[in-house]
Amino acid sequence: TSAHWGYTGPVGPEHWADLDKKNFVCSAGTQQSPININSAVKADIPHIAIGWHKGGGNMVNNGHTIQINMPQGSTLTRGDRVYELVQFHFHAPSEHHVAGKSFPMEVHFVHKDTQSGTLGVLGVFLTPGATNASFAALAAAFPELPNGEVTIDEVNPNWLLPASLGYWTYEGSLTTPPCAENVEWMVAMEPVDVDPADIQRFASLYPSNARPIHSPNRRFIVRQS
Ligand code: SG7
Ligand code: ZN
Repeated sequence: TSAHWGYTGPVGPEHWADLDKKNFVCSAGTQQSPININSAVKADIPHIAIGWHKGGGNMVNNGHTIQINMPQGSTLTRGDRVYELVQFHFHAPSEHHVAGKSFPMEVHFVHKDTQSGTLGVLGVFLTPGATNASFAALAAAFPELPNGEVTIDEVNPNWLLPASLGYWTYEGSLTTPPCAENVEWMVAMEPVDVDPADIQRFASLYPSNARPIHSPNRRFIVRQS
């Protein structure tokens, strides 16, 4: 088990490194996430191919976010790398910024590289607009109390994907302790509309579970040319 951390006060982001000096690299790291995406290098990078399947899942309130654990068998392929979808979860407001601005929410699809164990996280921004039936169904069942858990008969993560899968990518970290720098970030350029009432539902449980942005230091952000 790890040290108790949060988003405000003495256990807030600026203190994470001190809460567990041995294991939390939140201050020592030089490739931390999230970042502000304000310029990108264009390169011939591989397309993302999504192979996600709908299925039963379980949704937990882990005290930091609402997380949907997915059954095995859903993949994200990028070039010669195959990642397995493990879970997805939400942040409000968004953790990544674009041109200095945040979005009301961001969903993180956490994948594990089946070969190396590296994580590949796909971030998708959520904005107020038309109802997204899939997000609405999840929002209606959000477990309100920490450690609360509900079984979802069928969840289809594909409904939370934008129409186009143009993306930015960079080398970063977990946005929560231990802030490990083993994450290949992919951030979708096109946001997805969800009902503002459903954003409000999440924000009533977690009004502010976004880590502040970090310096890119020497990193480049890459996008498809
Ligand atoms: C959330 O974000 C959880 C964590 C996740 C963390 O607090 O979803 O997941 C678990 C299993 O506790 O950490 C290792 C991991 O997935 C950081 O994920 S993130 O960088 O995508 N925000
Ligand atoms: Zn996250």
